[in-house]
Amino acid sequence: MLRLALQSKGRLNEESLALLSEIGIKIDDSKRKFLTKSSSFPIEVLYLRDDDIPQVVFAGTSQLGIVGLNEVEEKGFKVKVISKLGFGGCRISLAIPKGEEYDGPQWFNGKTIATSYPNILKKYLKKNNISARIEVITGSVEIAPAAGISDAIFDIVSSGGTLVSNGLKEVERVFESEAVLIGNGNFSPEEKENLDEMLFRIESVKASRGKQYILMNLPQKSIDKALEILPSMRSPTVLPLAASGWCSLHSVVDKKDLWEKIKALKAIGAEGILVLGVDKIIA
Ligand code: PRT
Ligand code: ZN
Repeated sequence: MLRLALQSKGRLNEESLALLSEIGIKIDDSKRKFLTKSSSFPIEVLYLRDDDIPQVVFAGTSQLGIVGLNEVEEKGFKVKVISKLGFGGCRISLAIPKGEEYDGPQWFNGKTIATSYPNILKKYLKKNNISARIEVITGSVEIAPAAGISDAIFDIVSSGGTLVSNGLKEVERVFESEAVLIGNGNFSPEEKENLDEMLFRIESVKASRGKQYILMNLPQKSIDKALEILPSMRSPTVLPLAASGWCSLHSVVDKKDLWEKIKALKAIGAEGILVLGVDKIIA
């Protein structure tokens, strides 16, 4: 049976379980054990600290894992990134005290940088020909400069709020990360079939993210103009209405463009516009 390693608690736990639920894999979280079998799909979930997930997948204790790409890169175990999951987005950046004048990566020459990601940092420093001292600390990296431990930090940034509240400024974005599904390639034919089914479902959830379904009544004479406004429609659904000269037009739009599209559609006579959420898109 497939086994999937998940973060037991922390930032990726909830969204990992939410994704599993969306793809029809029920995990009873109330009776949580170290290892829990799904009641609706042939898979079991192994709860671990995120730091251990790349190694456990590499070693074969679990064939699959969901973890930040930052951990995969830092730990360096040879595992395959099967799918980027679109949540847990963050970056690892270099940050320095906000009063410092910054003139490019050479600023870091001869400086001390505190981080929990020494391997990713080492690669960056080497690539940029910078000689700096790395101070490895595992928690609260952002306080290191104020505490006199380092001149700068190399740490995860999401909104940037933590840097600001610690008097730091982000000067180099080094590594972009998000949650990823990793695997070790050791699947029986039956497990491979189940993994493919999982991936198919994940893709349909990913395809629907940020999309909305829009339907409206439209004067028939405006159909061509509507197609220009909704160019993403490959095969528009146009249905006749009882009232002559009118039709019903259906399409899927990106949420970010929604209001702009609605304005344009109203201008060409669209009425009774309905906007609905999209759960899954099956290609
Ligand atoms: O206990 P365990 O070892 O499993 O968890 P952990 O404490 O090591 O990791 P956790 O739960 O904090 O993060 C798990 C993963 O979430 C990381 O490896 C990243 O891939 C991802 N992620 C996404 C983040 C963030 N966003 C994030 N903002 N991980 C950490 N942060 C930290 C960041 O270091 C900063 O100190 O959150 C703080 C707030 O960030 P701002 O910029 O939004 O203020
Ligand atoms: Zn961790």
